[in-house]
Amino acid sequence: MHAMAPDPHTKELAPARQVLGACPHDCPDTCALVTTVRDGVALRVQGNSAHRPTGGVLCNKVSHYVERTYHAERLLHPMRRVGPKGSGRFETVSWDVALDDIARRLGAIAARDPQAILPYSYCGTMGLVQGESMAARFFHRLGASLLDRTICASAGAEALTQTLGGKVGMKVEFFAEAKLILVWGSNSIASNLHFWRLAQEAKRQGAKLVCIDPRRSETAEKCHEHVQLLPGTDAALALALMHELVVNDWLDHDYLAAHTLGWEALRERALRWNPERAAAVCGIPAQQIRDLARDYGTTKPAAIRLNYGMQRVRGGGNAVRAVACLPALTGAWRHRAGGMLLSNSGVFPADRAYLQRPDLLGARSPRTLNMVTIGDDLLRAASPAFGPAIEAVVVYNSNPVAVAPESGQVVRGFAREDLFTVVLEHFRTDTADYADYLLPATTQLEHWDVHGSYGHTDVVLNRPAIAPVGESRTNTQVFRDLAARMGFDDPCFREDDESLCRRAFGDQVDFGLLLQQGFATLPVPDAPFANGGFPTASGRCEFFSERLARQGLDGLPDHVPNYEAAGSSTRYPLAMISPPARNFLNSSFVNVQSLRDIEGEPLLEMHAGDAAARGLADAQVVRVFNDRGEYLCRLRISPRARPGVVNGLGIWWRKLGLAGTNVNQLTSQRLTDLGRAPVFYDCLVEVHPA
Ligand SMILES: Nc1nc2c(c(=O)[nH]1)N[C@H]1C(S)=C(S)[C@@H](COP(=O)(O)OP(=O)(O)OC[C@H]3O[C@@H](n4cnc5c(=O)[nH]c(N)nc54)[C@H](O)[C@@H]3O)O[C@H]1N2
Ligand SMILES: Nc1nc2c(c(=O)[nH]1)N[C@H]1C(S)=C(S)[C@@H](COP(=O)(O)OP(=O)(O)OC[C@H]3O[C@@H](n4cnc5c(=O)[nH]c(N)nc54)[C@H](O)[C@@H]3O)O[C@H]1N2
Ligand code: SF4
Ligand SMILES: [Mo]
Repeated sequence: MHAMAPDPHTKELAPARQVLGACPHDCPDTCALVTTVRDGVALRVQGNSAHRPTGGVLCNKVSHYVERTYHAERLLHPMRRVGPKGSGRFETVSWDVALDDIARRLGAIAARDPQAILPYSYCGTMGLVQGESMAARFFHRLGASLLDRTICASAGAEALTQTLGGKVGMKVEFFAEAKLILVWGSNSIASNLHFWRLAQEAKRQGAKLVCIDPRRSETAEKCHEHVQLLPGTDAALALALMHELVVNDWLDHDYLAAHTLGWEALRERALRWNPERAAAVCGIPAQQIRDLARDYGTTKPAAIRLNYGMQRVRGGGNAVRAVACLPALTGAWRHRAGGMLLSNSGVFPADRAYLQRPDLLGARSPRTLNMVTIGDDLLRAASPAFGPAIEAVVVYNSNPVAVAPESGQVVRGFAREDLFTVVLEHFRTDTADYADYLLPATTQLEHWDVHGSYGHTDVVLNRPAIAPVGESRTNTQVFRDLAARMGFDDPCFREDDESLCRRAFGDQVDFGLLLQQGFATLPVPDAPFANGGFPTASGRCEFFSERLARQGLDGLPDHVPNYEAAGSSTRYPLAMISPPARNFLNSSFVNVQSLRDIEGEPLLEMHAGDAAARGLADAQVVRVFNDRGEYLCRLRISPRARPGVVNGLGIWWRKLGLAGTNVNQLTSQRLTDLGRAPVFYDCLVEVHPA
């Protein structure tokens, strides 16, 4: 049976209505949506033009949301595995059969040790309700292992917290008034489109745009200047910029004295990084660093749009710390169009204690497992240090077999015949293939939710536009149903989704306004640190972090070389980064044909010189490999790649790629210096003809 597709013949039958919503995806833009519905069928999804950050425009991906929702392969019924693990062979069962058996099996494991159960989730939806509300209540009550949700942003988040005091920064709209914008570790056209529109506005008003990225991305191409440094060398560049700010006295001495901590120590460190030293580390001309420093030191207001691309390497935390110091040196924070923005998620007053109820743990304190090392952890035996072996995994809002590093290990883990795996999904993803029970989930068009953002400062509400497709159920309902079967009788397990939305921000946000216009703007100051007031312990921008020093770490930011630095291995001479393909969102949308058609096939971009040295021709299938595995894809000889660095665009579903692997076959499970995050872009490889 197929999902019901929109039927053009119903057009005359009923008037269309419009339902206000929020884009659920892990994207800084958190667009406000308008879904047009007729006779219970969603016809199209558009941007809400009343919402300024959205400006009535959606990216190409979410413009195809209706195609994704009514996709012929949408999961419509609960299913139980019949073939061997990973074969993707299932039979349809009723919800009662599935839920009874899941509750029984989880209950039996929990009776021995609930920590043998691991929830695995990330940001398939960023919604506070379908993300971690009822699910977290359920797992807290159960006493399951806790999950350290580190796979994306925790190195940068930790760095911001140490330096600025929290995930706060410039208001995105004021980038339009900046005179210099550094787009640093961000392919904004692909992953932060609505910021890019503001940068374009600034450009029209005469601003200079500089992109700092190892890849000549779509964004780099459209900036005035491209600093094409080697991956994992951003801290060296930032320190050399500080060096130049000091020696040329492009400093705001009053701001430094009044609002920063550790300036003398940082100054001393920066003076050890002249442009020549940094140029050698970064693989760029020293003059380019001098020119960039002059621009940054002498243009006002100067704004930095830092993004997550730079923190997916060993020294990612230090890199973000170093960059986050820069605006305090020049006093750029004084102007609302100056300073920097990595994330503004810290301004949202979400009541997580209410939504997630960690108090349901009582006196228990289960272990915490890092989602980055799921591959190794699934294969670990019980031990005093680790605790019990993992016996069950419940996956929702994530596709770990495709997105987690070192996927050879992840696959071996999920292939364990003795592992009990439940997956809540829209589609039969790479991870879903390993499920014992595969449960059909609702999409954003079918459920309530409420969203903060990490790129703007508005709360956005999502109302259901259509009834659940097939027998799909919300994540919240599945955990309510399981809680009831396990005898969890706290009233919190009966709270409905609309109530969860209403309570998510307590009385900090006017829910009536959300119902009426779909979004509500938070009252945040235009220039958050114009007069200091950083939310750190000292109230200052902390160049030197006492907290880090007390942990035995470097109190100052420094360049921390990659685990697998470019040029450090003769066997694997190429550094590989794997940023997202523009028409996918992580591994979401890879199965949407119209979008996959644009991306074509999994690609490896390589510089012509590196290709010639290996006798490789454009468009041939190549074998990319290192000690962790091999990955087949098509070679694209391209000026987007710099010498010595290849770009393996992600994140394909393994089964839709060539030979059933994707780029994460090659990435490692090592962790960053701060924040316990993955090092996807710290990876050496070699490339041969397939
Ligand atoms: N179209 C699209 N949009 C997305 C996503 C997607 O998959 N597709 N993913 C979403 C998610 S989950 C996130 S976290 C964000 C990610 O988006 P961003 O925060 O922008 O991060 P990345 O895309 O990882 O990397 C951005 C850029 O950093 C570059 N880069 C790689 N290594 C380095 C380095 O060492 N230094 C510097 N300076 N740059 C480096 C990459 O080449 C890339 O062009 O985007 C979100 N938006
Ligand atoms: N090599 C490499 N690997 C990477 C990255 C990279 O740049 N390079 N990026 C990393 C980053 S930044 C991130 S954030 C992670 C992303 O990793 P994930 O958060 O796992 O993101 P997705 O791959 O989009 O998978 C989300 C899944 O959730 C499902 N989903 C969406 N909404 C719902 C819902 O309401 N209910 C349920 N039950 N399911 C839902 C979708 O169908 C989708 O399959 O990947 C990381 N992996
Ligand atoms: S993915 Fe980002 S740009 Fe696209 S609609 Fe969603 S929030 Fe907007
Ligand atoms: Mo992410």
